[in-house]
Amino acid sequence: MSAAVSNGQDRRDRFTAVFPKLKRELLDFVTAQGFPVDAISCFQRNLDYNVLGGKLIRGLSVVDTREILHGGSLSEDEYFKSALLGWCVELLQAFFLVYDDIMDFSITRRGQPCWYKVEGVGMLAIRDAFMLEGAIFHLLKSHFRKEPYYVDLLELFHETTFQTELGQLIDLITAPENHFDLDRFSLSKVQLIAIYKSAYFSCYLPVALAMHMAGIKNEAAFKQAQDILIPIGEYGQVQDDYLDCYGVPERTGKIGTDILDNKCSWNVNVALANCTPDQRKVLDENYGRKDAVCEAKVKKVFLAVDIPGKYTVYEQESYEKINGLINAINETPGGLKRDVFRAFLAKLYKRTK
Ligand code: DMA
Ligand code: MG
Ligand code: MG
Ligand code: MG
Repeated sequence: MSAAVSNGQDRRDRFTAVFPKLKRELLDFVTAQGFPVDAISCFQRNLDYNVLGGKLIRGLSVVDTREILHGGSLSEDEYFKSALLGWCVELLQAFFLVYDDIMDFSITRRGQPCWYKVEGVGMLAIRDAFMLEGAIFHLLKSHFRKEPYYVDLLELFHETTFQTELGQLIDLITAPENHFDLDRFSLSKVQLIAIYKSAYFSCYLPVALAMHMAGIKNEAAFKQAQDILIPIGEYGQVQDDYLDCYGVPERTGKIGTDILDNKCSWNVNVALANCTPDQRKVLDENYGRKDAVCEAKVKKVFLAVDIPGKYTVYEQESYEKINGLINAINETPGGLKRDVFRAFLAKLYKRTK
């Protein structure tokens, strides 16, 4: 194993080692309220099943950003607090995913059945999703209440959650179950959905949290971070759309549902822009139907118009465009650093899961 890889693994291991402490804290709190053991083990199972097993891109980005801004290794306490905020982002994502999978009729997540699909869970998954969200604010209060940036953290989590729900609003309103009209799709809707349902919470949130911890107060710096992280998030969501169809479930951990779900995804919009009238007819008659045969016909058109080739071009162009934005940053002492964004982009570039 190369030094770089093992270093990456060490960073993951160190970050992962923080989670059991946070879990203990949450479970001790519930225990102290006098809750029965079965309720406590139910909460524990929810945390273990839904928070662990992800790629940790978002959580690790809080720690990585904090370290880059600091310009060296963090004290034990600074590391712990950065990792704690990283796990709060992972909790937020777990909260979103648990009910996203219900709304999207998904089957698997992170290589196991979606939580709502687990025997005995079903719609109780809704309660469990809200418990994951509640856990974030419990942890923030216990560890950051006295910090001057506590309100900034609260505001960020609340605002980002609202932005993500707005994203889910357009994601689902453009994908009605029994109304098929591909004319309602457009690449500008794809972009809007990507920014709201994914870019804010996946890319801006982790970096902005680290910036608050680092004591950055300058509004312009947050705006500057957003101007780069939103395009990075858009690119990340196009990757997610692409992998929904072309990812290998053994790697992505999930079975794609976008075609069956009538989703306004990047793939179908690029296909619409490049298809012949005959191919368009196939899309009109088969897209969004909850039927495997229809799905296969759509996939055939996707291949015929070379979605994979067009994705390769998109990926390269986005990578270059974002690097251009990063290189144009003026670094100032105590402000942002280009490496924050480079580290983020490197986590996504050419990902297959
Ligand atoms: C997910 O969008 C958005 C949130 C807020 C989790 P998605 O349904 O495309 O995600 P996935 O492909 O992981 O189900
Ligand atoms: Mg989904
Ligand atoms: Mg969804
Ligand atoms: Mg998706």
